[in-house]
Amino acid sequence: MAQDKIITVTSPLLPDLDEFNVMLREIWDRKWITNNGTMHKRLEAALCEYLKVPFISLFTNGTLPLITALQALNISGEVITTPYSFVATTHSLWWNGIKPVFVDIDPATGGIDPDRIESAITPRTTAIMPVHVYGKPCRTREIQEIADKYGLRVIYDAAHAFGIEVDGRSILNEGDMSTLSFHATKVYNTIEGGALVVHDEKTKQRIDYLKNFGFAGETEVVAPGINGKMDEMRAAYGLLNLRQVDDAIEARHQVAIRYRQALRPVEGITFWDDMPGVRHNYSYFPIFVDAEKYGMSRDQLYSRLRDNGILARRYFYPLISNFSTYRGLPSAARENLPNATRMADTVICIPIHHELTEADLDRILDIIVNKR
Ligand code: T4K
Repeated sequence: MAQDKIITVTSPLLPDLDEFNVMLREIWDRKWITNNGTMHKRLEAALCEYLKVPFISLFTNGTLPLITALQALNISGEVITTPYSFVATTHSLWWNGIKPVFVDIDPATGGIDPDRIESAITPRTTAIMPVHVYGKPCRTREIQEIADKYGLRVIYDAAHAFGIEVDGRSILNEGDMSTLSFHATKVYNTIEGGALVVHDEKTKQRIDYLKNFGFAGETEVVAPGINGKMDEMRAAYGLLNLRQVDDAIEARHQVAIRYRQALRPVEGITFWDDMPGVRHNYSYFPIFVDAEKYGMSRDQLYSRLRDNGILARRYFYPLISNFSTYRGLPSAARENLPNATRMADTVICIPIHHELTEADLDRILDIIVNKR
């Protein structure tokens, strides 16, 4: 029965299996299955073109590029970041022995509030790590102005920002570096995967060394690197998915249009509209529940959806600053993070992906609009 079908928050974009098999046959024939192979090089070139960026280095997931970017830029001491993200953002700092300093978010974008950054800067601050959360562009110009004024680096966690452009320019060109995640749950996936976007060839070379243990040639190690290389199978999968990602984004766009139309009149439910001049990727569709006006709390609505087979998610609740590792930091105090706390306490990401049917959307909306 259709009512019994589980609807998940997302569904992975999968390449055509026959086409994938053709690519696999090529790899099998070559017997070169990882370490900067043909598919890897082809995917890097194809992504540079698609994303309108000069240099990209592929990784095996979206967390290692964060860790590697911090290493490459010799970041230490304290880094200013947002608590409203996936834990990997802050974990990457912790893994580098860096102290995270949480700054509250701008409720208009969900990203770090540039107006609050300066007061968090200390003599130990070396960088800012903002997140384009849900693919919504941060206030990059203001962030860069502060970074320039204090001589800080900017590393964007752009895990959600695949294909995001502002006035025709890729958001990935902002800051010193940007990282991407190609995890199965992302708009564009390579099963597991990720990338680091950099602006010059020399830095790209250094990143390529760092993701291969630091090897520059057979016998020389230039730095203590890590193993972060993407293999040939996943690069081939990524090449095929790149051909269909625009259709998937358009299908998601249509879902967003339908949601906005149906939810706009619902008192107590708010959401974001598209930003002017921005090419969005509709990777997530967060809604915010005002319990008083809606007559039901966020968690009640979340449970009601689950009870009806709709697996919405509370991305990003709890705040990273509330996890035990980070809770003790002075910047993790609730009073320091009122906007982030409110957003984390009211958000639900409702399902959005390329395979949702009209009937699926009717089911989801019936529960939210009619409170069934
Ligand atoms: N920075 C940011 C801002 C991030 O959001 C992330 C990751 C990272 C950095 C790190 O990038 P990676 O190292 O992960 O590449 C997911 C993802 O694992 C994670 O990649 C993502 N962000 C985070 C926001 O969400 P879960 O634990 O919520 O995923 P899971 O397994 O519960 O899947 C959610 C739904 O997706 C399932 O209910 C059904 C669907 N699904 C999932 C998988 C894995 C499928 O249909 N097929 C699948 O294979 O973390």
